[in-house]
Amino acid sequence: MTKRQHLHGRKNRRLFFEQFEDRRMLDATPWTNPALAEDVDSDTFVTGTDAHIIVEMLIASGGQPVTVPMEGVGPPFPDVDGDGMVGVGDWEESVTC
Ligand SMILES: [Ca+2]
Ligand SMILES: [Ca+2]
Repeated sequence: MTKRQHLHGRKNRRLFFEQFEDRRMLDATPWTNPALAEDVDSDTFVTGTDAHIIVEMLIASGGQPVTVPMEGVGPPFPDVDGDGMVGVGDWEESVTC
């Protein structure tokens, strides 16, 4: 086989993707509800109770953001925005939903 034939053969090789299985990754903290982020208490509804849980956590921390531990998992799921912290932004997202 000449070099030209070898290169020509490579051009005609058909490439395709074959899917073996459906894989999905969850990209969130353990304190973010994977089904509905704004549903902090995981009762399938977004209500004032969800925002209240976040407020109570912020009051308990003296108004400082709370770092989400990487072990354990909710509920509750107070990290609404999934940034690894529980702060005022989570409360804002839970009440503006
Ligand atoms: Ca809820
Ligand atoms: Ca957050």
